[in-house]
Amino acid sequence: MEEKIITPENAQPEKKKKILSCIQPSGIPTLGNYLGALKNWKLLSDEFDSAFAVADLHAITVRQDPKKLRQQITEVFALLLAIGLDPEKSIIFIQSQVPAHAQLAWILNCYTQFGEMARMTQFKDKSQSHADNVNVGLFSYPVLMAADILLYQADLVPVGADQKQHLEIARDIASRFNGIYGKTFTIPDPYIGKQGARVMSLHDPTKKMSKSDPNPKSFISVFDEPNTIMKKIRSAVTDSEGGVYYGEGKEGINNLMGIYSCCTGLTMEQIEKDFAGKGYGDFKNAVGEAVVEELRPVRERYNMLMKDQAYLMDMAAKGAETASRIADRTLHKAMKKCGFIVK
Ligand code: ATP
Ligand code: LTN
Repeated sequence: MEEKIITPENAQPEKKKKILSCIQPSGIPTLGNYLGALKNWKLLSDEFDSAFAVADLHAITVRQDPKKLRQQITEVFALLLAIGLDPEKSIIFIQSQVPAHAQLAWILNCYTQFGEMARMTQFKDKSQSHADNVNVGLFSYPVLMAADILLYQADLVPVGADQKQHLEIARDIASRFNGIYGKTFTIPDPYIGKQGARVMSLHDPTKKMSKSDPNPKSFISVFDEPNTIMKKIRSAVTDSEGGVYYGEGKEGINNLMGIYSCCTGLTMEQIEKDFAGKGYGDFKNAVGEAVVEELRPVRERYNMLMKDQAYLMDMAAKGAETASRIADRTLHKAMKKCGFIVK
């Protein structure tokens, strides 16, 4: 057989892998969201075909004030642009503006077992913290998340470590559907960044930093002003032992070291060396300054973007239109396989 010579002219460009991720507008995003998720999104968006969304449908699994929710959706959408995602390169949209998400979620609900959802740790945690409102949406939250991912045939899903279990369920649901009807969905892999995978609460470093934590001292918001950041880091819970090194029983210091490492690129060993013989006061100041510098450009771009709401809504509408085109293709494919009559 004649040997085929690959030249730049006939080379088949390797198909770019697809990534998708979402963030809930359930409060002002934290440093945990930024280091665990958003910062990676920006890096990955240069390399992959990417889609990123504000998961507002997920946010109503806990009760939201409508006025506040509307504001937070806009803020988080602006944040996606402020971290440097480029709407020319990535699809950036608001989940509820793409109806296919809710439609596919319903279908996938019927291919998900009650027992699978009942063992989700996030469901167990949130049904305790919102005991007065353990609604069915909270229960089937991971199914909507699976729909988000599968609609875009994502190969990779960049998330923080807390979402790994949900990713596994998305894979199970996709494999089950493919097993019954033939290949319909790409099976997604989680992409969990190393350092920021789990930023812990400053108040209780055994719990993850969460934007819906009622104690504002427990988290740093990406929009906090420098002096607020410094104050919050200085009052972070540590231990009485006094040395800056990574170790058991030193969750507070481990957490601050993780944050510092993410912001500066230094390894844990380098940090231990740099702060050998120094106290927590010095270390906390250094961590605070590193966080301030890390968030400064994001906050500045965000403040600019929020001045032009019409631009933001126009960008969201454009993103939703592009997202719908892709999502509808997958939705219709899945619907036909199930036996629905697609218009
Ligand atoms: P909530 O606290 O309202 O449940 P959340 O703060 O967990 O929300 P999400 O919007 O659900 O945030 O998640 C957005 C992304 O941020 C996800 O990829 C999630 O894994 C990541 N993330 C959230 N909190 C942390 C954290 N403390 N450390 C690292 N990553 C995090
Ligand atoms: N549950 C997610 C947010 C989310 C998401 C998604 C993440 C909703 N849909 C799809 C990745 C892919 C969380 O991070 N808490």
